[in-house]
Amino acid sequence: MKKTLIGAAVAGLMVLGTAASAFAGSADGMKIALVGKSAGNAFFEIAADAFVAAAEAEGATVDVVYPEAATADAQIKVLDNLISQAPDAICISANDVNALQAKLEEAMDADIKVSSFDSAPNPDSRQVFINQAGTKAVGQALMDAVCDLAGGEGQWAILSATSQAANQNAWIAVMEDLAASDEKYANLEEVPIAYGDDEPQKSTDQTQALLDNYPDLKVICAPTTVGIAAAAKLLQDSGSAVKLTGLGLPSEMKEYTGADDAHSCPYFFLWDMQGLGKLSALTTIALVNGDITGALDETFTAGDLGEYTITEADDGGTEVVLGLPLEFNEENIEEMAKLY
Ligand code: RAM
Repeated sequence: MKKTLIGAAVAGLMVLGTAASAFAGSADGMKIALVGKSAGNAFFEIAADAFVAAAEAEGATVDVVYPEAATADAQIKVLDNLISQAPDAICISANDVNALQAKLEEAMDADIKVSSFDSAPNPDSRQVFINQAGTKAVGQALMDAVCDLAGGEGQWAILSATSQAANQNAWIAVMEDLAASDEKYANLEEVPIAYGDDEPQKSTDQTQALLDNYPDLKVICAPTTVGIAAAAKLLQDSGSAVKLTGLGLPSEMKEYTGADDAHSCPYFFLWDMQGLGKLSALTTIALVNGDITGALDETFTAGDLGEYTITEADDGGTEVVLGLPLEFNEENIEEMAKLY
């Protein structure tokens, strides 16, 4: 009798447990659009592959769309087209914080759920942001790396993506706040930011311009996978003594990563790319299913990634944070390069 009661209680708990979670078939027939910042960037291709795999496993179909350029205008064209197709949800990495607001509001008014991954449009433009790693944690890791590689003093530069990029600008703001407020960075001097627009050639040219304009430069920090790969190649091929850190894909940084003078990048950071794609898919599905609305303190189960709580983002909106930034160095680069 006792056994039966316990069995029934466990069965009851299991039913409750699955009610608010993404499980196989939880998205049967669901149509989701995934919008990246630009085409031809391996970062978005890797994230999209993981997103599509996770969404399809739940029964959804995913349309992966890239704008013609890494601009808000190009994304607005993409959104116009998507809204006319009325998908259940749009998950977007924003090329601008504010410029997409009217279009994303139009989508939400048309009962399309809007989530964001990687690069967040402002809080009014989304229901929830899937943040790959806490914005402050990323900014802190980058600032500490700059300070370490510069030996605590001297000139350093940021090689960013586009000047409007929401995520790069958020990380840079954290770095610059730290540099201005914490005594340990007082002897570091930041030169004006260079923008490579997440284009390999422009990123290479901008790196060369930094070397030409600032002969005393000690460190470049590129918080973009496109920028860091371009800078890594130029610095290493030219035998420059300038050291590099930032955010990169291990697969693109393998030959440039090492602690000795033969390598341009001693260490850099990113996050779990497959986890980002999967969590973005399962959070978006949870929104469509009404398991969450994107409000503060809601919880949900993202398949085998476990339980997540929706928290307040730095911009005052809400977010789900995947985890911590990960460091890549000569110890783990070979292994990690096999993953992404
Ligand atoms: C580039 C993109 C992306 C960013 C990474 C680190 O691929 O700008 O948005 O998250 O770098």
